[in-house]
Amino acid sequence: MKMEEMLREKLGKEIAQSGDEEIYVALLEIVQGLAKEKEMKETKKKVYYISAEFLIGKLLSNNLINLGLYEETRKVLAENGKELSRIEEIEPEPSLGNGGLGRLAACFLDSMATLGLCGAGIGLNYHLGLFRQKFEEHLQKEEPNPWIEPESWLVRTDVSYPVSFRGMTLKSRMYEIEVTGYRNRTNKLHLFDVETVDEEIVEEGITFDKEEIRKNLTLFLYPDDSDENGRLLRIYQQYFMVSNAAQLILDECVAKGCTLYDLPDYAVIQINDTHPTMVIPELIRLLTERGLEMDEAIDVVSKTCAYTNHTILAEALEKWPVSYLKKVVPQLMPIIEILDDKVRRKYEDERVAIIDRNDVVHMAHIDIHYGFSVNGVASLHTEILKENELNHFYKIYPEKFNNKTNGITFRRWLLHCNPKLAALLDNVIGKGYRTDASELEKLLDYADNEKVLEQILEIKKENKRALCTYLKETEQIDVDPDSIFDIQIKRLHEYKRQQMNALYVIGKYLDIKAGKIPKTPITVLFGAKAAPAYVIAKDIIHLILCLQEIVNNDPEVSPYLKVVMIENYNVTKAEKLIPACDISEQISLASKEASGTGNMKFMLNGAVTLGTEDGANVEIHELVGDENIYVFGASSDEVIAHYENADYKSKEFYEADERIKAAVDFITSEKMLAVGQEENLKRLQAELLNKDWFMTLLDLKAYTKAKEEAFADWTDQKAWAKKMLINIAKAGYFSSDRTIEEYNRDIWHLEKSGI
Ligand code: 26Q
Repeated sequence: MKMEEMLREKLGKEIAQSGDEEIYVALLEIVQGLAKEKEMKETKKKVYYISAEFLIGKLLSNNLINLGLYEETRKVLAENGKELSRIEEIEPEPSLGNGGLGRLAACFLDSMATLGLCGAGIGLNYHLGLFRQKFEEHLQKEEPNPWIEPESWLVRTDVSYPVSFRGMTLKSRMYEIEVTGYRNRTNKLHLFDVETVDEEIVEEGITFDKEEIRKNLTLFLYPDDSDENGRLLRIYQQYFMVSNAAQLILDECVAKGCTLYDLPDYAVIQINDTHPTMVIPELIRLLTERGLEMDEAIDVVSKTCAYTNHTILAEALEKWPVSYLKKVVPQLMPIIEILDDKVRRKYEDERVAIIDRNDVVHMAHIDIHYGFSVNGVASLHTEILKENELNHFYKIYPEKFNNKTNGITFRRWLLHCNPKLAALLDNVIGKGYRTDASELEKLLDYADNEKVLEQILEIKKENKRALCTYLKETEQIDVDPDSIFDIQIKRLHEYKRQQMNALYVIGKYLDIKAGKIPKTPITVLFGAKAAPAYVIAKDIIHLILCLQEIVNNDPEVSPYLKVVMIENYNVTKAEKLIPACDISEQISLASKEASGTGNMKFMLNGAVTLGTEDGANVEIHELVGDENIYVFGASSDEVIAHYENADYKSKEFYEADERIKAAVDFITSEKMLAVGQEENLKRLQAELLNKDWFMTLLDLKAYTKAKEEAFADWTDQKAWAKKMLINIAKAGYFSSDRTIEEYNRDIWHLEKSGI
């Protein structure tokens, strides 16, 4: 049936006579029905991707694109005086993730379905999700982020499992969201919940009684864990997620004829960072309950589970005191003790133990010993894991270690967010790149084609204008579309060094005040949430918001420099920012960013990277060559050496360079104190001068030089367009279809079952 008829039938009246809300609900139901028709017969073996986060973004347009209905729908609506883009706005963005790891999981689900791989995501149905960010008095404030509506993509199922904790058993409820593949099968995202959750217990902001587990279990993603009750709640959440996952997986496999001894022939479990690690002891527990010997159960589970590491930051590697686990999941402790005992019998090295001398359980160590694969998410990251962070494990299990460089789905990050660029590509190189991203390289034949280059520039300009309109409407900020759009959007973390960008802005502001006017106006855009208990990260947001106020309201400066900090940065906002970007800021301290995936999205949309040799930037650099990227700063080897020798002293850089000194001093200048909070600004300045753990001042000079060079090059728009084209053409490698093909080839080994 045609979309027009389906819509009329569903609405029970003419499209033109229907409101946007009604049309949204009708489309939602139509798309759900069509997606359901594409659920395929399951293959014998299935991949289960367990993750604390799924940052899936809005689904209406994505699903319409994947089902091949977007254009038709847009046209039908337009003929009836309706705008699909307005209707898209009605949909709330699911708040089930926080950053790269969650967005990666979403891209992977899209690619699995697109490639015809039978797979499912398993996670939690957080009612209030990750907090919604508000700016008040130049400070981040957190609010609940309710996103579940009566009419939504989320479907309640009959599936329910008992999950036991010390002294209490909760009954779960499984919800699911259909995951459409691009012109292929539909898979599912399973989200577990407890029906006793009560949103009413939330008080001021995002505070609530952390001990009321029945009422709070699936309220928030990453609830504050700065006190013991918060940390216990995290364990409750994690165990609830994996116990449901384990029960679902065993049920599904048994239904297909699995004997439990042959579980690895039916299931492969990808453990997304350490948050789902307890699935290992939980599965062992369930298998022994169902009759396997302990050693048999351990063997079966070890052949079923694979672990992905997303970070080398020590503080993000989860460790739980035995006492905490005993308080929440005492049934797992005997199993974890056996797992530890086996390791200790084999290996003397204390560093590979599961339970350390202080009675703390190292979750990643469980994954590495009792999983069959350990992967990093970019070449450099995997090398660092092998040679440094996890070297003692690599020596034991060299065969387990492998790299899977991250990727992004081109359906969302090109077809959906940049339809004009997609249309140009369709015209110039044909549509083949949509299913085989390596075909983007065909664009290289047009690297000197003036017409194509002009079109690329024109599309960028149009996207910049659209962003300006959006910023005016939503943030009441005037931005000049002819200025250079320099964008840094990602979680706020010291290692990502938003503070370095802010120090650059201060330098530029001081230059302009001193009469040194930039050739081209510059707009520096930021978007970032800071973890609620991460004090310095929040101070950096405060610094940026104060700079925004000072810079934008100074008539001498604002014609040449603007600062925009986007409130409540999320997937929907990323979709508007990325296509409009000229310069993509990827300036993490080398060795600290595992991969980055924003860097790939920007590149695909014709932005040029300004970055350090870190994460996947290294691979971007190799692909595009020196001419088409701006790299600067200390190498990962140098950084690692600084840490080893403990010889980095930020004050030396402050004292040795007038510009650096002036920028750091400005943080607590009279001008700043007039708009900002003394406590926050002083604390941040002291951090930079006395600690600067992520070596901002080490790279500030090289960063400034590289950035100035990029800005100067941008003014030659013809030469710049060629850089843009080469970045787009070389982005094919970063399709998550390629990444998922590699996971399947090396780790999962599933047969395909597309349509
Ligand atoms: C751990 C312990 C206690 C509290 C919180 C956490 C925690 C929460 C979230 C640890 C890690 C995360 C999220 C990590 C993350 O998003 N990592 C990013 O993963 C991307 C996908 O692989 C990479 O591209 C990024 O480089 C990496 O930072």
